[in-house]
Amino acid sequence: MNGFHVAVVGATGAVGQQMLHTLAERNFPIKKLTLLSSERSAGKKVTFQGKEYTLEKAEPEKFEGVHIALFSAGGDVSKELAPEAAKRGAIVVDNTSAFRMDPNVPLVVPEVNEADLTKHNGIIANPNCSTIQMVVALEPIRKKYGMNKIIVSTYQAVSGAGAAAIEELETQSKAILNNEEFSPSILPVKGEKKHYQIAFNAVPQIDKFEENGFTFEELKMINETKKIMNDQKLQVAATCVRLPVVTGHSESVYIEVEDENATVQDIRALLANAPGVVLQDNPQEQIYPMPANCVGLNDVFVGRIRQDLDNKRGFHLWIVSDNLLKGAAWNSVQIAESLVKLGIVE
Ligand code: NAP
Ligand code: 3JN
Repeated sequence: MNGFHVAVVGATGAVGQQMLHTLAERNFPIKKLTLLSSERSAGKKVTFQGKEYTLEKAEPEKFEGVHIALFSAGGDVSKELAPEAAKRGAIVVDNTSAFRMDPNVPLVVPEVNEADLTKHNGIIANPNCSTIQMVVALEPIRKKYGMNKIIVSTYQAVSGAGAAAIEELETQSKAILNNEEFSPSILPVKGEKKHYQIAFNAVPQIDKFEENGFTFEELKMINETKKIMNDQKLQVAATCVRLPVVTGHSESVYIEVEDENATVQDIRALLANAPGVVLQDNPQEQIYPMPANCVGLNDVFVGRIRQDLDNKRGFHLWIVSDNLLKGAAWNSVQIAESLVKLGIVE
């Protein structure tokens, strides 16, 4: 075979566009490409590797003959169509939260648990963007020193909330600078009762609130981290905040390791050699990761590593990554590459 039939569901979206960019950049072996969207975009043209493709409405029969289907069109679309695609023999890599906590669905970050791909039943879940960058950076530390506790605060870019949220930040910023009126309509959550200013602001709500006071984004980070690291005893707490940054999620992370011999120097050395991680940690030279420097890059950047002043086993880290790449499109295409490498997709 000289390639695979790949379908991209949600090809016009913020994530879908990056999926196409990543498939092209990685020169993924594609024999046939099917681009799917809602009825709104069906019929529109998209260029991929110099060839023009027509978007089609996503429906079950479009998955006939598809080997790999990359889904990023929201949870409802995945719930309806991912099983239809799998029924027709496709392996689905789903970017939504629809199946992430299903015990029959592997939740995979290749640097951490690539082997879980072999347990798939037609659907593989791509974790939440904030979870992915955190576990890529923490897994090498956990593997060597053990880990009891993770406390994370996120500083998330608006592109995580889709193309409409990027536009809202841009138009709102211009309106404020020009002293014009504006009316927030997307953030913090599309369809919520209230919307707040995001330009020149920080909003401590990502996704809807749950009964326990955490938001769904925070619960995704907590539950997904335990599943990917295969440790239900790991204590995880998260606070997720939206910032007026277009791309690149940042995270301030506190960890408590089990081994009291861990040092900052050891952790730096571990991360300098960890897959998918770039260490940027030199306070004397003011070297640390920032979202503006990570846009368009597939890696996870780590810096500001410090030992806690009161707890010998406590460490603080600053973790930054392009949320649309490692957080979504690149992790999905990386899963597709692993499926080919491991001979799981034929
Ligand atoms: P977006 O920019 O709003 O794009 C939404 C995409 O979904 C568009 O291509 C849209 O097509 C398509 N779509 C909407 N309704 C559809 C339907 N009924 N059938 C088929 N396609 C439909 O959103 P985004 O930021 O790309 O995110 C899309 C989804 O990806 C999110 O809802 C989320 O579940 C997931 N996501 C995951 C992560 C992560 O952390 N891993 C991060 C961001 C997003 P039209 O052009 O036709 O409207
Ligand atoms: O807001 C962010 O920065 C990440 C958002 C991800 C997202 C947005 C809408 C729906 C998700 C996700 O992947 O967790 C979902 C979803 O629940 O599918």
